[in-house]
Amino acid sequence: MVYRPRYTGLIERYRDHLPVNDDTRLISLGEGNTPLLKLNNIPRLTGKNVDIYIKYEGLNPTGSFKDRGMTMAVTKAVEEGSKAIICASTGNTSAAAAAYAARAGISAFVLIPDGKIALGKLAQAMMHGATVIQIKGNFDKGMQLVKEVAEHTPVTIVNSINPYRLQGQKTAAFEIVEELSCAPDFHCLPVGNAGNISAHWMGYSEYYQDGIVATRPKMLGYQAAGSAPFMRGGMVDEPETVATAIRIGHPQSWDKAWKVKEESQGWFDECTDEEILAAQKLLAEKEGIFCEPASATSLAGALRDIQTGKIPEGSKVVCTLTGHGLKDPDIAIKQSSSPVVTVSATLESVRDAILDNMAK
Ligand code: AN7
Repeated sequence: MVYRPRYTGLIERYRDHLPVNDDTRLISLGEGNTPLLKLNNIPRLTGKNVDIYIKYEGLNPTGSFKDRGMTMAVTKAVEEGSKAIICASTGNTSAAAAAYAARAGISAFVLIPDGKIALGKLAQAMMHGATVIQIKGNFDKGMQLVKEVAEHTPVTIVNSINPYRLQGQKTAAFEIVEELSCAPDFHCLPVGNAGNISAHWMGYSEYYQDGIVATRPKMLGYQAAGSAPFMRGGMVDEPETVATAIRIGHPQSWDKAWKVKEESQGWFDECTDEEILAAQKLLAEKEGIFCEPASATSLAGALRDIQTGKIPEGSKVVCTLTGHGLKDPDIAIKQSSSPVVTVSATLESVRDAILDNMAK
């Protein structure tokens, strides 16, 4: 019998790099430690010699990278005596907040844009017992309301303006460096509030300053074209995109993200909804990896920059897939081209259905 210590989450693993004490009660669901998958088929399609790795953050406990930040934010909220947490959310933050609040035995209040969050995420918030407050307004309005209400109510904000969130999320960079034994040349992320790109840069920079790694990647932040304040150079009041997770026009980490771009010598760019959905489908059909639309923005942008040579051949590229495809079943079913054939329950019809589709 070979004994391997039970994995108990990222705070335990990266204790030395996180603001916790020996007696802090950790609120964890075993988040982190997600796969770094090397793409096999898609790089071949590009005709370019690049190594593309996928950091599959959809395999966190609630299906998105938000769990990395939420384990820290809720751990600290509980340590500080808070009995309730609150967030505005395009969906994933609310799912994570609801789950970690349940784990901690405290209350969660989540403000979501009416009718604009993916079904899986709504199901999660409801199932974990959060109070779901749908507002007739978008994420940005919800964020503003959360900041205001928290001044008058005993609730802890767990959006990424809570500094513990980014502390937890920086651990994804640690994992990548450890698995590659170096930093990648480029790290591509979808950008909404720009918390995650800022957190990754913090993680890479800590390992760089500690001498664990000799280089840091260029950070590439991709936005949906209809919700791209970093491309417009200012806030966007009516953001629109099929990628509802990043339907954000007033990013909360605006200054941080510009600094990341400068320091890392990276860039921002935008992808159309068509490009985003095409990348989502490509990953699912050619690699067996299912992510939600917003997540595919990282690969959509990377593939374009590989094609044009902005990302040169010979590069090591990491794309973060921030959320699982099952979060948004409606979009998946709508854009899938796989045949669903209905036949009578006989051997003959089933055999015909197989033979008809065999060549496709
Ligand atoms: C799948 O849940 O803002 O740039 O309220 O769910 O750190 O904001 C979600 C953001 C990318 C953008 N991919 O990350 C929320 C929320 C997915 C996301 C982002 C989000 P940030």
